[in-house]
Amino acid sequence: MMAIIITAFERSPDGGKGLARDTRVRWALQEVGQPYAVRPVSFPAMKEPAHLALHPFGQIPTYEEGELALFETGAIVFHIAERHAGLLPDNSDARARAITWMFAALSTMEPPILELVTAKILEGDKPWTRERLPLVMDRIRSRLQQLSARLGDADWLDGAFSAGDLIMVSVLLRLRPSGLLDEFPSLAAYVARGEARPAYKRAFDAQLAFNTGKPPTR
Ligand SMILES: N[C@@H](CCC(=O)N[C@@H](CS)C(=O)NCC(=O)O)C(=O)O
Repeated sequence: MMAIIITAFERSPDGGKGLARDTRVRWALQEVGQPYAVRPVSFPAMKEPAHLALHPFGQIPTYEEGELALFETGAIVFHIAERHAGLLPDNSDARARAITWMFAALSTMEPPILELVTAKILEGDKPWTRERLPLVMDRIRSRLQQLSARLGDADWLDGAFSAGDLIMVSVLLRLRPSGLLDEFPSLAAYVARGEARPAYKRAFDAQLAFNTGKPPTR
């Protein structure tokens, strides 16, 4: 097995709250029990040719394993889940459904959530923000409503915990500071279940230690 190297922010802008997307890759690797190394990348270095060769959009995380270099967390987590047991069911229909949830998380849930980040942080000082924010929040609410209806009182989206849940929880937990997640108690509990997984805790602690320079406590 080739050594796995991922990239992460040299210093994450969130200071180690686990919102940078290397956390979901670390989580997937922890779930399947694969060791990995982390190469820190500064913001300027992310836009330099050496990093652009790995990531065409100059972002983190990336994933290297021997000759293989990947970017996009969906593709990275999918690759990890395909190579190692623990994140995708063996049954082919159940597997296809778990993969569907990965796509749903990234292409249906994440875009309006990112819009909120843009509206609040990047465009927070624009004159239209006060009018725009409620619209963005309502678009998210509508997706959360639909997701919570589908989840019902199940623990996970489709049977056992899968890569679909890993990505969905990773996407949803960004909403916590907005208060929107708590409007949907079953989704808040779903996210908390994800965060309670030992593999998530190890991943979170590792990124926290990386960002604060303090060794992990677990
Ligand atoms: N769709 C990409 C998004 C990657 C992304 O937005 N990365 C952020 C960190 S979480 C980043 O590198 N931001 C710095 C930048 O875009 O300059 C993925 O899921 O990997």
